[in-house]
Amino acid sequence: MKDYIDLRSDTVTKPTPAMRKAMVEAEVGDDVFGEDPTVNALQEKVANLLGKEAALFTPSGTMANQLSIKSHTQPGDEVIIEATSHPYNFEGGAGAALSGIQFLCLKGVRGILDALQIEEAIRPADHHFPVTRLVCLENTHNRGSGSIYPLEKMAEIYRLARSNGILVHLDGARLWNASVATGIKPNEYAQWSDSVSVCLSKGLGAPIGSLVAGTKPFIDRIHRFRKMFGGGMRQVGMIAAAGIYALDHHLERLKDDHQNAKRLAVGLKELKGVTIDPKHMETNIVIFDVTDTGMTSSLLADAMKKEGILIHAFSKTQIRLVTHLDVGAEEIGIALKAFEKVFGKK
Ligand code: TLP
Repeated sequence: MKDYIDLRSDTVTKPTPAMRKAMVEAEVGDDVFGEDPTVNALQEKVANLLGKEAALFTPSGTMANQLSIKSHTQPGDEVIIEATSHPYNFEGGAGAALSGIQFLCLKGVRGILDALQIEEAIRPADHHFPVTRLVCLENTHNRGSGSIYPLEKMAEIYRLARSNGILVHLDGARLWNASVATGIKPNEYAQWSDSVSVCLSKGLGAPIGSLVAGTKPFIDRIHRFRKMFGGGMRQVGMIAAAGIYALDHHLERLKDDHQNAKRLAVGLKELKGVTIDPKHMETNIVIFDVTDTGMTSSLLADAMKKEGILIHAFSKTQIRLVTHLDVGAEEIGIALKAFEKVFGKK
């Protein structure tokens, strides 16, 4: 296959030679029996990083979110969520199919909700209504161009939820990015949620793997659901080793991805038909509108592919670029030249 510069997602990274070495050398055991030392070490490491009692390894971020929803709700319950969020839009309708819940979607500003909006959406205690049981937040917010949830907003939402007997789940697939960008530690963010999911297979560059963290009884419950959903794995330490390696070596470098994303956004702003505000690109996701080019995003994606650059047509009029471990400053320069060729300067 031709060597493309792949900006479609930070999920496309390939394990580095050092990561592969760590995987090959991992000590393993049967994790369904709880006997894989590398998985146990990863779970402990992530629980500590997130300031939670325990954590559970899962094959994907989707499963991590869905186990949390399953554990926190009963069929018929309502889950308040932002309208462009991942669990609502990109998890195959799993909330309804696997947990029998309904989502109540609120529109945020680049994915960010505030407590007042949520307060107004909480159902009164009346038998006509579903029970509002859970609020799901996403930090960073994928569709919000990797926007960062301000810590105070999370705290305010958590206090509101608590005072109404409602739980909070945080989809922290890219919480690492938020943390590196702001200097706020992952546990400071995670303290404002009852459960938090994090991914190792996005910006951190591991090939597979996510975790959910929370209290011990919560982890015990989702352990059973993970088995039920077919996510109990065996000698999975080989994969957990990649996660440990990623946390030890790839966390701080997320700063480079953020710089590269900013450089892309600033460069794109100068191009014909592109609508973008670089100040809204806070981490590694760049979303821009192409309505004024008069072309659809998928046609533009095809044209960019011919230039050797893969991009994601996120909607008819929107394109998403994500920076990551396998795209350095040099590739960003090449990509910007290709964008200039396809779009033209303003
Ligand atoms: N997001 C993927 C696609 O599904 C859109 C991507 O390329 O960004 N939460 C968030 C915020 C995510 O962005 C993703 C993946 C997930 C959860 C799900 O993770 P996986 O793909 O491991 O199930």
